[in-house]
Amino acid sequence: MSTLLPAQVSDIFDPRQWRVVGGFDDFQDMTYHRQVERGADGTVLRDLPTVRIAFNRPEVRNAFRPGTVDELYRAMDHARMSPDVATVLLTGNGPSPKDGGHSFCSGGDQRIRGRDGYRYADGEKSETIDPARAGRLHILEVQRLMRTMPKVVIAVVNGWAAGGGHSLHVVADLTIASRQFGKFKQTDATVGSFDAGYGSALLARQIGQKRAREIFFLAREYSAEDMVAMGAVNEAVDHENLEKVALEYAADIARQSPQAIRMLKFAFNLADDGLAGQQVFAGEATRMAYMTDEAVEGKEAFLAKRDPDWSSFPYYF
Ligand code: S0N
Repeated sequence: MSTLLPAQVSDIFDPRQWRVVGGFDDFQDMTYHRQVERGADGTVLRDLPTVRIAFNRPEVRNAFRPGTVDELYRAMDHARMSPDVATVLLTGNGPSPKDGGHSFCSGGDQRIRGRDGYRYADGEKSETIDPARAGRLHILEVQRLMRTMPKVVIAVVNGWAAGGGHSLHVVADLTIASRQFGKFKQTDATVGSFDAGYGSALLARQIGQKRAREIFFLAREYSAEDMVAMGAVNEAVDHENLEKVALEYAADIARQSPQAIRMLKFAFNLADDGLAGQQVFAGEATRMAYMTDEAVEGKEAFLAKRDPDWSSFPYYF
């Protein structure tokens, strides 16, 4: 087991709590860590069921460019498929080395947005972007993954949550925010953008139509306390304790039944997500049904080329 501690990535990141997740060494814009228990000498004793996925572009308030979104999706999907991960903390690294500003995520990188695909404002084409994949709003794929993954996603808002970053906090299952630096501003309309899906409509379900329209139409700045009062944020926490409290949330989640948590998450989503929500909930119900003797009888009868015998399975409990 490695005794190496991960590099410091943020002012409130405690490296003793984490190890870098292997296989993601090519990441440029995100960091991906797994919570661990360490011995007194720093040796990793065991993995714990929480991961930390963080934007790592603090010099632009953690704005995402296409490559950032690709990395975010990969880390999130890895967490989705890791059977021993219960909770994902989504946060931002920093503060900015340029001016000390704190940020969770400021949404799409405005320098590389445009009708002709992703191109810097001065016309220079980004070297990192495959033209065949330019122009996609694939942050929406991340939103859907966060929404449908059978894990709890907690937005740990350590600074600015603006534009598409605001929408990510809306899509997260829970949000906790820094009392000192957590700031919320929906700038989509200011820059001619609009998240007409979860970012707006789900927000309206969460806090009501009038408040959601205010947030989008006026593009004002709100504190963590303002957002708690509106019901958009679960808790405002002193900045220095933010990740500690996030891990306390995660520890409480890990004490619950995994099956109950995912059925509850999918049930909370179901009405707002329509048939897509029903499909996710029903898929999980079907998976559970496959484990019953009754479903096994149906499968075994087919394989044995006989009629199924349902006589021992009641129509009513
Ligand atoms: C976050 C804000 C309020 C912070 O203000 P502050 O603290 O005064 O810092 P600044 O001096 O403004 O910023 C520091 C440096 O960071 C750069 N920067 C900040 N945000 C971005 C950004 N999003 N893109 C590129 N650069 C950014 C600043 O330029 C500055 O750099 P220097 O030091 O070099 O001058 C404030 O920064 C702010 O308002 N930021 C912009 C927020 C914003 O409008 N974001 C985009 C909103 N839209 C989306 O996110 C849509 C995303 C998306 O993909 C989508 C999803 C669904 C449907 C549609 C879309 C779509 O793309 O259209």
